[in-house]
Amino acid sequence: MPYTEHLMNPFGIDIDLADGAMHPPDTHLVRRASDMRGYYADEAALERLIAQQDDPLHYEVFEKHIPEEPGHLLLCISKLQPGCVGDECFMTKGHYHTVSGTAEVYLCLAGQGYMLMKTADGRCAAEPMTRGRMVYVPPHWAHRSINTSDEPLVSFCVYPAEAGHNYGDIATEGFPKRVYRRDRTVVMEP
Ligand code: S6P
Ligand code: ZN
Repeated sequence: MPYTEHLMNPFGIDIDLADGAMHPPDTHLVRRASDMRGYYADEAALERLIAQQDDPLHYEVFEKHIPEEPGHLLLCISKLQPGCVGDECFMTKGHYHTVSGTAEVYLCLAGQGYMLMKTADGRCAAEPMTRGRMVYVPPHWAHRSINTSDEPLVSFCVYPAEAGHNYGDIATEGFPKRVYRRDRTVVMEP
């Protein structure tokens, strides 16, 4: 088929670098505290948060519609709220890519935290995230954002369009480290 039969038109989008909003996104994914059951060490603290704060916003992903086909790149804004469950810092669920040999670039636009990464064979790495810092997630590394600051952790992400998201394996395995804030000190354990 000649490429002209499925040619996509170029486009541009505006991104508010201060608050992380994409204008306009095509999809807006919202994760609330109740979506995070099973992810935090202190399950009772998560239930208290859900009950006392009416199931608060946890994180959002703003995306554009781009065909999920080889050759394209998917792009999104990931915005993770500040806070703790007990004393464990708010985090995203984390995932491997379904096509696990696909990488991802995160450019941090606001906030502070970590990109926590692990491989299926047990390697673990944590890269600091702060405004202006790029983190490269190589192929085969599961990845999760963790917010250690008092403001939203906002990142711009780009990855191959065929990557897909595999949440099941990491939900079963877990990450080998957790990040806590105790007396305003950030602690990574074990
Ligand atoms: C997609 C990219 C991010 C995350 C987002 C939410 O490959 O890594 O857009 O989807 O940070 O995290 P999670 O783990 O719930 O997808
Ligand atoms: Zn990803």
